[in-house]
Formats: sequence, structure tokens, C-alpha cells
Amino acid sequence: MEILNEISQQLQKGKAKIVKELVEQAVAEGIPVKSILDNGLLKGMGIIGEKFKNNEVFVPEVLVAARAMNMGAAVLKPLLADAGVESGGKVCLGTVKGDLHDIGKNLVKMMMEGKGLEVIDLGTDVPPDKFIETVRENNCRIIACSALLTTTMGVMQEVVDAAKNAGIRDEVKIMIGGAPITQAFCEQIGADSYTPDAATAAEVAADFCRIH
Ligand code: B1M
Repeated sequence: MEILNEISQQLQKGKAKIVKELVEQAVAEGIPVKSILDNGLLKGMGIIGEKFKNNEVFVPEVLVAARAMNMGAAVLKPLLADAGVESGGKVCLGTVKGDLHDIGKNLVKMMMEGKGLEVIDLGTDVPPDKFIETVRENNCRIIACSALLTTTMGVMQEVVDAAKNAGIRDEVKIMIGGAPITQAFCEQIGADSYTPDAATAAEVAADFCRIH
């Protein structure tokens, strides 16, 4: 669809205001929210990612594209929430220590809230102890960690160890995700779940909290 292509193009140029307006227009035209997300916003971000990898664009361009992505996603957020779903459990979510990538984490948050879960968003650069402290203070049932760097994914092992050391490992499910994460890594560090995308993460989290 032409408008989805336009969203992708404008996102790549970092035109946040235009992206927001185009997303609003796509919603008004009745295009499914998931399609706007996948074929507009995420498609554009994927192309920027490839260009970043190939040194065709640099950090400033990626940052403005990320801002456009977040503004477009914010329009979709209320539409992802299932009306009338009661809060079914608390999730403590963050990008791990040393890692500042938050676009995937923000999507996970949106999708989880759409499933009726209450998400405590700790932001980025979150040390293991902060996850544990938040679980204790808020009685969270899930710790959800995101990492985008191969140099920070090891912090997820520290989160699992910190939960064990704090004596709360049996009370909390630990979910992990992010581009470098795999099922094998999940098993290796003793986490409970790896999911490849935000929508699946929300489904698994809802299952852990036994709400559907
Ligand atoms: Co960064 N960066 N970056 N970056 N950046 C990557 C990740 C990289 C792959 C680019 C590349 O070289 N090809 C590379 C990592 C290489 C590696 O580790 N092997 C990289 C690098 C090297 C860096 C810096 C070191 C660059 C530098 O400064 N020299 C630096 C590190 C800063 C830091 O964190 N300490 C850096 C900085 C940045 C920006 C600040 C410029 C910006 C971040 C802006 C922001 O997040 N607010 C940025 C971006 C945007 C990217 C790319 C281009 C896009 C990432 C993204 O947002 N994707 C990325 C290249 C790429 O991925 N192709 C790259 C879209 C997002 C929706 O996907 O987060 O994967 P993602 O989320 C997915 C799934 O992974 C999943 O759900 C989402 C889909 O539904 N998911 C979960 C995510 N978390 C989950 C948790 C779950 C379940 C699923 O359960 C809990």
C-alpha cells in the first residue's frame, strides 16, 4: 500500500511529524494496526538498520529515525490495547545495563499493555539489582529484559543470577529478547523464555500471568 511505503520512507528521513500524521491517516483509512506497524514503521527502521550496518548512514540519522519510529508507534499504542481487559499481572521491563536501545523494548511494553498487563518500565541501562529491587517492591511476576548488543546480552545472565541470589528465582519468570538473543542463549543462562518479537513476548507474558 502506498501510504505504508510513504511511512517507511519518511521514517528513514527522520520526519517525525510527517510520520505521525501519516500513521494517523493510515488508521483513519482503516488499515490494520499490525500492518501499519510491520509494513510501515518497522520496515523503515529495518532499512535504516541495514544502512547503519553498511556505514551508509550514521548515529544522528539513526537517532532521528528512531524518534520518528517512536512518534508513529505512540499513535498506535491506544489501538493495541484490548478495551476492557483488566490488569492481569505486573511486569518489570528494561533494556539491560550498558545498552541504550529502547525501540524494541517500547514495542514490547505497548504489546504487553495491550494484553492487559501492568508494565513497570525501567528504561534503558538497567543494572541487575534494579530489576530485583523493582520485583520486590511491586510484586512483579515477570522480569522482561531487552538487549541489542552482543556486548550487553551477558548482563541477562547476571539478572538470572541476581534473582537466584535474592531468593526470588522461583517466584518470577524471566523473559529475554532483542536482536542478538536466541533460544539457545536463553537455555544457556537459565531464563524462562526467549521470544523473537514483541507480539509473541506479550502472548507469553499473558500466559505466565494466566490471563487470555
Ligand atoms: Co545501535 N546497534 N548502536 N543504535 N542500532 C545495532 C543494534 C547494531 C546491530 C547495528 C549494526 O552495526 N548493524 C549494532 C550492534 C552490533 C552488535 O552488538 N553485534 C549497534 C551498535 C554497534 C551501536 C553502537 C555501539 C554504535 C556506536 O556508538 N558505535 C551504539 C551503542 C549505544 C549503547 O547502547 N550503549 C548504538 C547506538 C544506537 C543509537 C542510539 C544510534 C540507536 C538507538 C536509538 C534508540 O533505541 N532509542 C541505534 C539503533 C536504532 C540501532 C539499529 C539501527 C536499530 C535497532 C532497532 O531499534 N530496531 C540496530 C540495527 C538493527 O537492528 N538492524 C542497531 C527496531 C526494533 C523494533 O528492533 O530492538 O530488535 P529490536 O526489537 C525487536 C526484537 O528484537 C524484539 O521485539 C522487536 C520486534 O517486535 N525484542 C524483544 C526486543 N526486545 C525484546 C524483549 C523481549 C522479547 C522480544 O522479551 C523481554
